[in-house]
Amino acid sequence: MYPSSFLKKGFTLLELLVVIAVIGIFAAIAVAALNGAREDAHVAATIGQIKEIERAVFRYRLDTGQYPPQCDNVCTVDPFNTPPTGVQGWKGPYLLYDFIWNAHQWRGHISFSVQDVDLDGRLDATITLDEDRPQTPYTDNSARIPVDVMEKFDRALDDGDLTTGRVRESLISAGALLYATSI
Ligand SMILES: [Ca+2]
Ligand SMILES: [Ca+2]
Ligand SMILES: [Ca+2]
Repeated sequence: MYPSSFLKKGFTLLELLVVIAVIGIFAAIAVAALNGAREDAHVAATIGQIKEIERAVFRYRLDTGQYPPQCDNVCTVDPFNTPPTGVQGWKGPYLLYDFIWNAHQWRGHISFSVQDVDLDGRLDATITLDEDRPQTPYTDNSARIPVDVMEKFDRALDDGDLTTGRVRESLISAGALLYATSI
């Protein structure tokens, strides 16, 4: 027989280890949940940015009959707020911020272009979540969006497949997401 004080001490140590292990498991679950919630919030915020730009494109086109000029991460003229020369009907500004510094939640520029995103042979007004930060060289690449996050965007806005539909990963820039507006 062990003295009762030894048993008590041993049992307490075991209890302590169990408690530490349980706390560790709950902490890991909480951190994972927090990270997932933060990521979901960033996706939702960025979708809000996309929709706001989509509305601006729509109003610009309604007023002028044209798409805004293209603007990628190195463009120097705000396409939504600078009155274009020789274009009738412009009633801007169409956005309340400077588009050339516009960034998504992963710090890359949000660009506007006209390209055939869904590969159906017709050009689409396209909003791109760039992998380069605003006003940095194309070699920046520090703002790539992880594939699992891009899939969240695709599920929310399209068909859930990054190779089909109006939302796709760029074929020329890894970590850049293309969204063809419905205009
Ligand atoms: Ca197309
Ligand atoms: Ca790049
Ligand atoms: Ca898709």
